[in-house]
Amino acid sequence: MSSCCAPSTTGATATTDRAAGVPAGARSTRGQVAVPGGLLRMGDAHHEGYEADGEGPVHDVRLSSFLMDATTVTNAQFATFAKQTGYVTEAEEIGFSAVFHALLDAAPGDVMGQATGTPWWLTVKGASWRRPAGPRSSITDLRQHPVVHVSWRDAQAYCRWAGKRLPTEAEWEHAARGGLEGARFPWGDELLPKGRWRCNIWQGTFPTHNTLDDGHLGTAPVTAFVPNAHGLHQTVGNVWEWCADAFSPTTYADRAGTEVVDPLVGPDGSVDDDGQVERVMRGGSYLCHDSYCYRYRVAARSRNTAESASGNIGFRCANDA
Ligand SMILES: [Ca+2]
Ligand SMILES: [Cu+2]
Repeated sequence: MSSCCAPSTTGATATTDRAAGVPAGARSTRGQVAVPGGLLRMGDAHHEGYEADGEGPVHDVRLSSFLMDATTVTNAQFATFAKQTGYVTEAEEIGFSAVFHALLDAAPGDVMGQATGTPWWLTVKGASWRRPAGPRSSITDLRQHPVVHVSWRDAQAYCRWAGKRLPTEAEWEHAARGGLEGARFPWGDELLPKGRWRCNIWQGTFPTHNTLDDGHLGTAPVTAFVPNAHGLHQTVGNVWEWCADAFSPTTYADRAGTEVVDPLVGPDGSVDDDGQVERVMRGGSYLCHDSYCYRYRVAARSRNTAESASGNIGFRCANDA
């Protein structure tokens, strides 16, 4: 179910606490916007979500005010982190990652195989945040695009260095809604207000023909679309965004009827077939399409294991107010 959006990595690295070797940076609020706390109605008010994702019931959570990056972390920002710390991502260490077939820029011999059940995801030797489409690609022209091929653990390491932290799932949804409670998208209920695209998803016939109506086949620059009312760009579409929480499809059902304050689920959550705890991802990506994966709604949830990386997973950071 979750693999339709972003495949899981098989082939774990030796070091699971990737942040431990990274120096902790002084707290920084650079690039962040203030999000007022309060009572949040969280969950899918339209009953459109996938049953297994646990997008309902709508329930109340109370949040303290917090700060959130206006954009996802860019390749330029991640490059500074890697240069200053010598950090090596999990995909770099294991030597491969998942690339969407239409973006591939690699020699035939570099393609190791296809993801089970999702043949449009190719396992590519040498694909990493530095070479997002494969060994022949680079980030030279993608400096203001979101960093991808980063695992949840890689994101934790970056946050530690940056003096920031990952948002909780509740913070992510509250920030992404931009004050529009119960709305389907960060800008309202209509996908195309005045006929204009407000996010980078898939148009056309998935996974072979993209009409490029929104202008982008793969990732778009992080500020390519207008922000929501809180000043956040592209909370839906473009790339999936890691949240701090462990994922559980029963989280919302468990909370219903009680007012939860500053919720964070963890460390126990759902586990995949290999017994690995899964982490929350939010927002959908450039591959989402209503015929295939209706997860570009603001209430949509997905998950992946902490070591997984692919060409459509990135993150943004938060901070206490
Ligand atoms: Ca697109
Ligand atoms: Cu999707």
